[in-house]
Order: sequence, then structure tokens, then C-alpha cells
Amino acid sequence: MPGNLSAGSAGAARVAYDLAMPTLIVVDLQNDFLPGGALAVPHGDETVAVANAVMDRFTRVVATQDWHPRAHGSFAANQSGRAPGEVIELGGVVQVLWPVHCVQGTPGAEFAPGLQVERFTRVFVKGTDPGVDSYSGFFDNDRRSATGLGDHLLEIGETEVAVLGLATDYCVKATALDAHRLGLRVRLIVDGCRAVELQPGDGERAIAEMLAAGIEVVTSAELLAERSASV
Ligand code: VGL
Ligand code: ZN
Repeated sequence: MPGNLSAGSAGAARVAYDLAMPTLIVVDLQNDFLPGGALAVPHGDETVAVANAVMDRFTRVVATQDWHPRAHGSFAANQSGRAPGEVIELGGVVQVLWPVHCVQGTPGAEFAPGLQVERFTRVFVKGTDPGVDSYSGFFDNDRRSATGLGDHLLEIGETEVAVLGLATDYCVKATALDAHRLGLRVRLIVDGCRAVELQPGDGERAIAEMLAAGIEVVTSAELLAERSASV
């Protein structure tokens, strides 16, 4: 692990290495994904404190926001005779149907209470096209449109991101995998994520998939210890 190279070395060298300035990507920390919300992620609220705790360690904090029109095709209510959890095709890709959630301008789409949103330097909305869903914070599921997050990271010359938020098995996974595909170093802050788990084990399988792709999995405690030891 490169960070450890600095541990025993003196002064200037260790500062130079650790001046890497990663961006934190906070994924969909919104009311509808919290307990009591329309698409509640079990223990989703526990990620807020983790997000707040690690923000200081990042030069930039960007957020994604699930931001659907009420007529969105991923809502079971908009597909006659369908129930949440059923699978259809939408925009040419496999689509799980969800309860109505994160409708633009509604309280359910707002960021979680207590989340330090004033730290967000940019917010990228996704899922705005009624004809296709967007799990990734970078691209729609059909990969035809981009949210602007990838261009933003390219413009600022970012090479490294950390990801946390909701949900591990959907939007966090898709966002982390896309960031990795774009050539970024990606770390998943695992205690800052929770899974929907339509099937038990989906969260663990998502983490395994991210690891297999080359994403590093860390805890917030590890990240905080690493960074504070090196400046
Ligand atoms: C999400 C399902 C539908 C997520 C968003 O943020 O993981 N999951 N829309
Ligand atoms: Zn959604």
C-alpha cells in the first residue's frame, strides 16, 4: 500500500506523496432511501455520520442525487399491472421496478437531515430521463447520456476518488465501477454504505464485485488514520 511507504520516512518526502487530493463522491444520501422513506435502505441513516466524519479529509466533496420525474419508467406504479421488485426492460436494459421515490422537488428527494450539504462543491442529478434509469452517478443505465460528473473530474484533473452512500448494491456499486472504468483510483468507504438487499447477500456480493474489479475497500477509521498520520 503506497501510503505506508511514508510511514518511516522523514519530512518532505512523506508530505509530497500525501498531497494527493482525492474527491469524495457521496451517492444518493436522500430521505427516500432512509428508514421511513419510500425506498428505505435498512440502516441507511447510519451512513450520514460517516459521510460527515470523512468530508474534512477531502479537497472536494461532490454528491449525486436521484432525481426522477414523477412519470419515471422505473416506478412500478407507472407500469400497469406491475409491482415493486418485478423486473422489466426499460430503455433496452434490464430494470428492477421500484416504489415511487426521489421525485424531483419533493421532500423524499432532499438530502438526509444532518448531512453537511454545505460541503458539496457540486451536485450531479441522475435518473431524470423517464425512459431509462441511472444507477451510476456517471451514466444512464443505457450508457447513452452522462451526468457531467466524469467531465467534471477530468476538468479538475482528478485521479482518485472515494465513494460512499446508498445503496451498496445499486447506485454505489454502479458509481464506483464507472469511476474505476474511467481510470480513477477508487476506494469504497464500506461503513459509509448500506445495501437494499432485495436478495439477502446482495450487499456482500456487490462488495466482492467491486473488489474483483480493482476497487479498494476501506473503513472510514482506516482512511482517517491513514490521512492524519501522513500530514
Ligand atoms: C437507487 C434504486 C433506485 C440507489 C436509486 O440509489 O441505489 N436504487 N434508485
Ligand atoms: Zn431511483
